[in-house]
Amino acid sequence: MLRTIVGSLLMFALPALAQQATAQYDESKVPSYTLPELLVLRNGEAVRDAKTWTNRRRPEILAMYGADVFGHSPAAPAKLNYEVASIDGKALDGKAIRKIVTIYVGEKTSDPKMNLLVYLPAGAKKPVPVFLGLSFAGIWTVAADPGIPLGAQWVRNPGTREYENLPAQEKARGASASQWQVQKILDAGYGLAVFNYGDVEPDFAGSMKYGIRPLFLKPGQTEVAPDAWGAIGAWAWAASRAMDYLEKDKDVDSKRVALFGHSRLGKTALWAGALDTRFSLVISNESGEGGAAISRRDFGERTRNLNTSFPHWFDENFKQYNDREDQMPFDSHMLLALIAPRGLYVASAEEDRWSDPKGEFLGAANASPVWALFGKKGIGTMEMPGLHQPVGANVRYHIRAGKHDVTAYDWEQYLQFAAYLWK
Ligand code: GTR
Repeated sequence: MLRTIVGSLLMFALPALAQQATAQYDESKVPSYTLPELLVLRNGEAVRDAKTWTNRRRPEILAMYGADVFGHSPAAPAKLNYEVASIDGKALDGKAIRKIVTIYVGEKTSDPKMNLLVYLPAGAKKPVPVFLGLSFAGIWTVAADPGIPLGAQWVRNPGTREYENLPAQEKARGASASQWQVQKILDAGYGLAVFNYGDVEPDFAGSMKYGIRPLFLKPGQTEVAPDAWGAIGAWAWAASRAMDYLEKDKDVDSKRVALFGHSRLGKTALWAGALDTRFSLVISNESGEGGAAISRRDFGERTRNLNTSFPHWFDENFKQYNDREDQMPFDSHMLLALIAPRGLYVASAEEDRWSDPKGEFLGAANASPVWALFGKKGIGTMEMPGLHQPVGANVRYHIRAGKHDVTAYDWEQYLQFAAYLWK
């Protein structure tokens, strides 16, 4: 389904498809590599306890990712500007309460704003934990629910090849429902909140002017600095604004909010979860290169592919690592470790070789020693599990059969993980 939506948005330019076809996929040809030390400070001192990790090593890694990968993001606004546009206590055949919340980024009504769709189980007796997800398409694609107002969606005009923000069609309702599994989430006693990343910044090179980043440029400045946020940074920042809202919603247990993202939005969820420790658990569904996968592994997508096909995702400084992954003073195990000691779920799909499933597993496995510093069990193995055999405690991993997607199987595992962490 995602491929359909993404495909219809024509996000996959043909050169990107060619790159996927010609990538290195032979495990026996992956050269050996040495990961940068996770538990050694830049001055060479070993990190032996949770305090040194939290106060010294974690800030070092966060600073590296801010400077050289995702770019630094601005602080949160002093006051969240939002409006609960509607509440329906009898949504989804009476099974859910549906709220539509408008979150304003700027002060002018013409500034970008995002619409947050919130479903909560009807009849809950106390505040409920919530999964917050970033969506590739409008919130009306999450469920075939006529109560969600249709909005506009960025699409590429095949004639002019220009992107246009066009009104959504009725038939788009519920188009990505299989990726959200609303019923399963509600049945487990949790809520689901979703916003469309395109509300924050549309996803194509040169789209910055349509998103939130220009609002933070200094007078006279037209480009972001080489170490300032790219589009992923902007989407991640918006996830924190959605969290700001969830903290204000009395029906939500904001100490138990899981952040979920798939693919590029999985990369986004990891960065948002690294920056914002209010997220109690972070789910990276097939986030691949620039996300959970070890960059040093020459398998599937590489840094140059990311920076060529999607020059707007990361910061300018990240481009220095094209074909120079071995020079990175970081790798994905360090990004994933920034989630500790909270819950981390990394998931792969067998046919999604472009995302390098084994590299995603190794990212999670090599991050796990940080959980041990907190006396918590991480993934518990260095051996990649077989299909449909989730492994781990506070860090979990699974690989399922099938393609790059989000499925009911994936959600079943996330719900079980949440039940384990939030018991
Ligand atoms: C691919 C990209 C990946 C992944 C994916 C997606 O084309 O190369 O890094 O993010 O898109 O977001 O679906």
